[in-house]
Order: sequence, then C-alpha cells, then structure tokens
Amino acid sequence: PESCSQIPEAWRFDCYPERGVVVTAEMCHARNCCFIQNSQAKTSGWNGVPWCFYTPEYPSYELVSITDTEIGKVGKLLRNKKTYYPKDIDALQLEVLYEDNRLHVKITDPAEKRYEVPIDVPVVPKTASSNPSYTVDFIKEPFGLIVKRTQTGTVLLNTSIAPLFYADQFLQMSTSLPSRFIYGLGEHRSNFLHDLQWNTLTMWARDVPPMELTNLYGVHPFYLSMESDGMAHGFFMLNSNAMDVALQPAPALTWRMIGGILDFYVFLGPDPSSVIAQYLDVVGKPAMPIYWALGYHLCRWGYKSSDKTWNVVKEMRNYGIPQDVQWNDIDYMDSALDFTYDTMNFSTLPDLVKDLHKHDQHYVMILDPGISNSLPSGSYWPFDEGKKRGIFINDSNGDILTGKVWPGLTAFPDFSNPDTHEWWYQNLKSFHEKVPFDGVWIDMNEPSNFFDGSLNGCPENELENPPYTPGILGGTLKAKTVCASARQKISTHYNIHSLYGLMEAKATESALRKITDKRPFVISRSTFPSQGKYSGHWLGDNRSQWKDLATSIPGMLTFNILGIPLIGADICGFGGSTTEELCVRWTQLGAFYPFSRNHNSIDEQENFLPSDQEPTAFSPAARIAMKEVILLRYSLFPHLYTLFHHAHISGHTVHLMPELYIYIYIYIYIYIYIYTCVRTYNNSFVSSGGEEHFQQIIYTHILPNTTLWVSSGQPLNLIVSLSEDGLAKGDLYWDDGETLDTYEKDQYAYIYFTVEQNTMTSEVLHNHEEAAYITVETVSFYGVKVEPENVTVNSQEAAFTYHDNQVLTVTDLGLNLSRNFTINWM
Ligand code: MIG
Repeated sequence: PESCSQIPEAWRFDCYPERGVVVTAEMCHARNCCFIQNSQAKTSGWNGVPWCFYTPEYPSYELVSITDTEIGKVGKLLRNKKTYYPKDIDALQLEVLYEDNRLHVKITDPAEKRYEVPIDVPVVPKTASSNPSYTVDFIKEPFGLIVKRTQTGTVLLNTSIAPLFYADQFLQMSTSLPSRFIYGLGEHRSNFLHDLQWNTLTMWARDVPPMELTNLYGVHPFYLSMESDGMAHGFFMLNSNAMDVALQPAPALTWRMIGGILDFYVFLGPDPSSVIAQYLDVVGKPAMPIYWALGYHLCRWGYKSSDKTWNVVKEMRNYGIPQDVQWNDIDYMDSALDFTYDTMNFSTLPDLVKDLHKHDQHYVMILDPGISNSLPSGSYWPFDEGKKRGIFINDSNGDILTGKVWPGLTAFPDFSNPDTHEWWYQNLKSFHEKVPFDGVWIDMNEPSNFFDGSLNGCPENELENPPYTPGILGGTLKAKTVCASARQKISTHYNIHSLYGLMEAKATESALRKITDKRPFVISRSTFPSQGKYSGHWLGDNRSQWKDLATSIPGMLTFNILGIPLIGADICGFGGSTTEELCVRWTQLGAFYPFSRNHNSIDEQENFLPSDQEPTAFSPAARIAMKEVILLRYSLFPHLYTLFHHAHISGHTVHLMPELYIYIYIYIYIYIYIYTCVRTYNNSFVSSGGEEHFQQIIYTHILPNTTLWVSSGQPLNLIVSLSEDGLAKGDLYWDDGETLDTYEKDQYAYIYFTVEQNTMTSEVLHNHEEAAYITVETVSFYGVKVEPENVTVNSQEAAFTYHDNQVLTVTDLGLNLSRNFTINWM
C-alpha cells in the first residue's frame, strides 16, 4: 500500500528479522508487511534498513479491560488475528505495578504458567506508590503503553509504535527511545555508548573471544538511557531466553525473545547513578569483596608446574613488586580433571599455597563445569557420585548428556538443582583439605562445549529449531554449548542456558562461605543480572593489542552499570604476544581496574608461545614503572575499599578516578593519556583548578607495601583537594577486611571528612576497634591559596609545610582514626 512509503526509514520495524535470508516481496507480503527494497544495502534487516516492515495497521493486541488494584492495574489483552509465528497466545494478562521510583509491568498467559526467570526480586509492595514520578497511558487498540516522566513530560517508553507479539516462542515489543544515548545491554564488545544505526545486539551466553556484533559470555538485558535534558532512566527486561535487541535510528529499540514472559521494569532515576541503584534494588547489590580481591593478581595458562608458578611469586617478592594473589589455570589439574591436581608437575602445589599464606598472599585456581564421564568406575568421585545423585544435565531422553571439554568427554552439573550445590560443596571441601585455596575462578560456564549440543548431536524439535532464532554466533542455539532441549531440574536448557554461570557462581559462593567462613572470592566468565551478589567477572579472552587495551575501558564501565563492579580485563592481553611498551601501559591502566589481574595464554598455535608477561619478565625500567603504579593502586586501597562498600550498600559504581577513563576513552592515542594521567596523579593530578570532578575530594592514602594485608595496617595520609570555595569532603569505610557481613553485623567503622572555612573535621559516624589500629599521619591540602601563619590540630599548634603550588601539608599527626579530630589553618 501507499502508506508504506510514508513510513520514514528510521521508523521501519523489521517484519522479517530472520538472518541469512534474502527477503523477497513475495515472502514479505506473505507476512502482510510492507516491502521496499533499499538499494543502499545488500540485505535487509539486522544491520540495515529493513526491506520488509510492519504496516501501521498491522494486527496486534487489544486492551479489552483494565481495572485498578491496590498496587496498580490489571488488564486483559486479546488478539483476534494470528501472527506469522506458530502458537500465538491470544489472551494475555497485563499487570502494572506502581512501585516507588520504578514501574513494573508483567504480561503473562493466564491460561498456562510459562517459564519465569528464577532470580529473587523484591516482594511487591502492598500499596501503590502514592506519588509516582511517572504516568502510564494505556492505548487500547492496537495495545500500547506510554510511560512519561511527570516532571518533564519526556516519553520514556512507548510500545505502541510497532505491534506486540506474544507467541509461545516469539515475544516482541518495540519502544521509542527519548534520545540516542543508551548504555548497558551486555555482554558485547562495543563502545560504551551503543550505536543506534541499525545495530542488533544478540544475547545468549557464548564462549568466544570477544569480538563486535556477536553474543558473548554474559547476558544483561538492561539499559540506561540519558534523556536530552540530562535526566536518566533505565529499563530491565527480566527474561533469560535467547534474544535480539534491535536498535534503530528513530531512535527506537525492539526486544525479541524466544520464550519466557514479558516482565519489565522502568527506573526513573533521575540521574544515572540512581538508575543503577534502582536497578540493583531489583536484582541485588554486589557483594563486599574480601580485601585481597583488590590487590594485584597474577595468572597464566601454561605455567606448567607448581615450581614454575612458585618462581614467579618469588621473583615478584625479590623485586618488591606488590602481589596479593597467585592463580593457576587448568595446568594444575591431573589430566584437566576438576578437584584433582597433577601430582607430578604440581607436586609442590600444597606447599606453594602454604608459602603464599605465610607471606600474607592468597591462591585462586580455576574450575570448569565439565566433569569427565569416562574414567573407570570407582576412580573419580565427582562423576560417580554425581551420577548416583542424578545431578547432571540430561538429554531429552533423560540420559546424562555427554559433551566434550578439556578432560575429554564430560557431563555437566545442573546447577539449577539444589542437590548439585551440595555435591559441588563436598567436592570443593575435600579438595580444600588437600590444597587450601582461597578463591575460585569459574571458567567455561556458558556452558562451553567442544561439541555442538552433545556427542550425539541434538534431536530435531521445536526447542532446537525454534520458529525464530536470534542472531546467535553459529546460527543455532546449540552452537558450542549443550542442546537446547537438554533437561535440567527447573526447566529446559532452552530457558535457562544463560543462567548457567550465575547458578554455578551461586553454588561456588555458598560453598566457599561454608569452607572458609570468610567473604567468598569468585570470578566468573558467564554472568547474568544479580551476578554481582555472588561473583566478579573478567572480560574474557582479549588479545595483546592496543585496541584490546582500549576496549577494556567501555567493558569496565558497562559492567559497573550492570552491577558487577568487581570487573577487570586480562592485563597485558591474553592471546598473542605482548610487548614491553604495551604491557607497561596496560599495567598502568589495569592498576585502576576494580579487579586487577595480569593473565596470559598458553601457546595457541604450534611453535608459538606468547611471551612471558609478568612484571618480572621485562627490563628494569619497565619493571620499575609497573611496580610504581601497582604501589599507587595499593596506596589507594582505603579509597577503593570504601567505593566497594558504597556499591554493596547503595548500588554505586566503582571507578578509581573515573576521569582517567573518560580521558582515555575520548582520545585515540590513548596510551599517552594513561601515562600522563598516572604521572600527573603522582605530581599534581589532584591539585585545585582542575576540572570540577577533581574538586571536593578527600582521598585516603596508605603507605603501600607488597601485600594489602601489610599495607592496610599502615598509617594514613589524607589528600584533600579543595574546591574554589575551599570545600572538600570524603569518607572511609573500615573493617577487618574479611569477615562476612561486617556492615550488616555492625562490625565496621565509618568516618566522614569535611573541610570548610579552613577547618577539616574528621567525624567517626560509626566506630569499631579496627579503626583504633590506624593512625592518620599526614594531611595534605591542595589549593590553599595563602600561606597559613598558624595550623592547629584539635586546638594544639602543629607542624606544617607550605609550597607555592598551594599545598599545605600537616605532618607528624599520629591521630587515632577512631577519634574525631579537627585541623584548622589561619
Ligand atoms: O578454552 O583455561 O577465558 O582465561 O586461560 C580456553 C584456559 C579455556 C578460557 C579462559 C581463559 C583461560 C582458558 N580458558
């Protein structure tokens, strides 16, 4: 029809999103859609203007009733024309919940319970928000919801712009976006700011070295959007099925899921950090890490023996380079078997771990989910016992599914089954009796499988070949993982595939709690919303290249938005060989990652061994540069620890000097900037007269040492960066660093610092004996414009120095952190 050509290109919603097909007019008309071939593009759809798109009259649902409830509204939706996908659900229930600071909408099938994501979300309040900051308009036919911000009238969500689909295996909802500024939607390799120029982001947990335009290890259907007036809102689609999120320049966004229900939240902000906090109110705030998690970590695939590993640790100590944690990759295992170690090459592993502990250092080793199924019966407890207890994933016939990973043929634990958690715990516990590890690295948990599906492939059925397959790498759901139709305790793999890493992290976290009685340290490759409660994450198999250094920065920022602030990338690069220059710069950047780990690969090709990349592997100059910056990280530990505390209790993000990231992000010749920022930090980075970001900040510094255990007992130096008006504020959270739930159990100190009118006040808002062990030794005030004549500490005259660069330093303080004090200058 003529109306087709009146739809501007940017507003064409794809009626034929199937990949790898060239859409013809005939195919398109069979779907009752408009067909206009775009001569600019070779193919239609996911990366260009769709040739086949919905007509304005395209049939959708009708809202046939809507009534008030205590907490919002319930409505009934009906569809009277079929879509082009099988099993439309013609009658739907709409539930709209007016919660404080957020709107929650659920659209379900009232006739039959469908799969819902099994994560804990807050209990719905008993009454509706009395004064919501949004309004919801209901459009009857075709059904749509329009959510507006009350204060400004900005439309945050408008689902009436394209037809709603709700078939058994195809759910689709589009919305306009108020601006082009949209962030989040992990896990993808992309800029921090997503591209809206016909960009489809696919989500389905997948083992693949990060590259653009493909699904990666984790799945996070959450975005943060900046409105044009600077306000912000968020949107969370609580769905774990394979999905596409199609972005287009209108600007608009389309959710396309192949199962589950429509269950979503709009968060009203109005500033970006409130949006993140409101999102984390729903999915859970990140755990408070154990103190040594924030130290420097060294890892490598290919250390080959415990003595080789031990040598690296010893060299680090010899050079006085800080190191809190040594890791081992799969090399430590006997024939790649979980819960074993190679008693030939790693015979000294238990001694190495004890030696680490003696030096206040810690040990983390890898575990993969694949459990070998082919050892003689009676020789491998994890499989024998797991089989007995029925805790493995089954194929659609009910037999244990056989995949292939490092140990050869394997079974996969089904972490959706509570019995699996108990079995996993028992395995960890008995291994811990042999090798007293401190934390666990869980890899390959997409789950990764060297077969597509299983040893026997997968059956042909609706789950393996859904009517629509999102743009998954490999083209099928089973690609490099287990069959979609495999059976797990709570559902089919089809529904819970992307939750595998989350569920394994949950099992590992709770096992570690029981074994160590300390805050668990878990780093997981695959992640899902709420993951931050259980683990951190690293960005996976990057390469030793400058562009990988650069892309780690949006990765870091995005995972903070997603509530997993314990995030890092393999410093110096995983695949390929690093260079001295790259490794130094990367260490200088990585020293500011929330989770700072240097990790390297084994030889990937024959006769190719990536060069060593521990700081000890380079020239003295490089080594010293790395040592300096790691010491700088250690000196900032109290500040970093305090940031994590705020993430844990308030859902804040964790950025050491966010300014550093922003600079690097903007400029292409990036390494010069890292260098400059790091250098100037040591010299005058926090001096006044800088950008607004730098003002009003009090940093707590410690005298760094080679481990955080030793460092954290050292005297504090406070660095105060005064604003133009002579103001500053800062805070410090302090506890024993490892006890579980110290905040929740009141076992912490919290100190608040302020400066105004030439007076600094340190106020202990919550006291604990841990603070009494710490002294404040010096305070440096940057931006003191006139040389003081007199400085007093608690009204007593004190020694000070003053430099023409406007820095006042008060020395030899010896103040007890657990007592209030004031410093005044005149
Ligand atoms: O198939 O354990 O991302 O960090 O070194 C590779 C070996 C398996 C992938 C991880 C990487 C790790 C490697 N693992």
